[in-house]
Amino acid sequence: MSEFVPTPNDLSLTGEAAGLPLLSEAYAAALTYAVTAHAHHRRKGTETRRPGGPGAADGVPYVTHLLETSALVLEAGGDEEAAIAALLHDVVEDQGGLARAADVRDVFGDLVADVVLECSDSVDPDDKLADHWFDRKRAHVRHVEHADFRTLLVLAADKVSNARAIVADVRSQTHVEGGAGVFSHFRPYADSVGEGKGRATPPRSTDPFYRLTGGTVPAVRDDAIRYSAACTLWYYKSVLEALERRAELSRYAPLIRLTQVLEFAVIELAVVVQALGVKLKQVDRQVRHDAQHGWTDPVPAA
Ligand SMILES: [Mn+2]
Repeated sequence: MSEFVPTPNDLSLTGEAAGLPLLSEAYAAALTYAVTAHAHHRRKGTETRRPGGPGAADGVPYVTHLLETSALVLEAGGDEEAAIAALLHDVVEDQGGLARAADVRDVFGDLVADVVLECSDSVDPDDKLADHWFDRKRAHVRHVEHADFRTLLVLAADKVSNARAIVADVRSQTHVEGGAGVFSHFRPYADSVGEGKGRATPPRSTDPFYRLTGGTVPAVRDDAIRYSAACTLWYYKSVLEALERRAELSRYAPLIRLTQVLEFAVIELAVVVQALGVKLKQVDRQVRHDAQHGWTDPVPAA
């Protein structure tokens, strides 16, 4: 064993030509860090799944999402710092807030920590519950317009992984309500039926898709499901469009590749959302409106 441990920067400067490993020990450390930090964290909606074998816990480990996100970043050509940030992108938001952010900075350095913070929805879980869903998601899409390239790669890979998971969940549960129940786990559903454990933020008449809920609270379940599905697709399409603009302007190859991967995932998502009775034209019209009006104009009634 060599005593020389390449730092991420050494690796990106010298790479394979110098006979160094493609990923350094910092990446291995990030793997361990992610597994440990998310040790008790399950993928949403998998809590009741039966154990996969002796010693296996109920549910799908959350780290699967982090491994997938990091793999997508590396496959697209992102560097090690971006891939490490991908492994850690949910750790601040889900597992420890600001204290966690400080620890990530200590262990993995400023570059990785900055990307992780950029990818964190909120460091304070109470903010997230109080904010209106549409406002929060719009802020994310706007964020894509200014984020640095490593952050963009992680954001794009995160969306690919999540969109694929939604599609897989709907398809594996078509025996119940045609898979529609998956969309009842999302915030717009809770908001539209006022079921947010005192946290629901009812749809406003100026929100997109308001009329899909019948404009009343609580809405009937089918309306609330369609509302949630339309909102979800709107968000993914809006992020995709914003990423496409950044990819086009920058000609940054890893981002172009990953944006294409996201495009396929969003097409699949649109198929399952359409099957629930949501009109895709309505969603597309909203995405276009938002993109053209820079998120400032009032949203027209759908
Ligand atoms: Mn994530």
